[in-house]
Amino acid sequence: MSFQLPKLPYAYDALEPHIDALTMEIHHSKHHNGYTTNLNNAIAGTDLESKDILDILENMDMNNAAVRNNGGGFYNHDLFWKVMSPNGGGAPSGSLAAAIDDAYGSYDAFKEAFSKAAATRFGSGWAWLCVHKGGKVEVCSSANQDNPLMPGIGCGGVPILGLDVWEHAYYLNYQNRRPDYIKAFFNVINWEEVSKRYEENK
Ligand code: MN3
Repeated sequence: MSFQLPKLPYAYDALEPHIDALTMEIHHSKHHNGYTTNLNNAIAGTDLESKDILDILENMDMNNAAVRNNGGGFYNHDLFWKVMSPNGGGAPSGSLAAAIDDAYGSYDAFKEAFSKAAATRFGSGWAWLCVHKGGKVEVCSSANQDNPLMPGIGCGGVPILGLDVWEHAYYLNYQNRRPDYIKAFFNVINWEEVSKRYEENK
């Protein structure tokens, strides 16, 4: 099968002032599009061509750099767009909020742990909130386009919230101020979507 660049669920300027329109446009139409095209090229003519993205990620041959980097890039950005919303922000509720309190003591303590994971990821990568079978949540980070669905990466489990900390995600607006970008991200988190993913994967 051939993977398609997913449409953004909102306009390029919808997340302003937290994430600017030009960053969103380049990030989606150039970077995400590139991962999608390169993933299709990497799997063409192989037995991965008939597999879905979760199957590809969970059974990743970590020595296959083209599929690892572009399969990760394809999936991670699809998640990233969906866990943000112009109507986002606030705090989680329901069983996700309870799981966060169980793991971190409070929403604020979780926010600090997630922000630290994002800020201290050296170079390019992602910060994640993952859910394990049974419902426990955990924060981790990973390098490049790796994600915790891949064998041996991060905290394992299923990522339900992800933050792209590659410079391409924030440099036009925030330059080297990654902590300001991380802070702004919390204003656009779509907790309804994160909760949905929590319920589906706990
Ligand atoms: Mn990116």
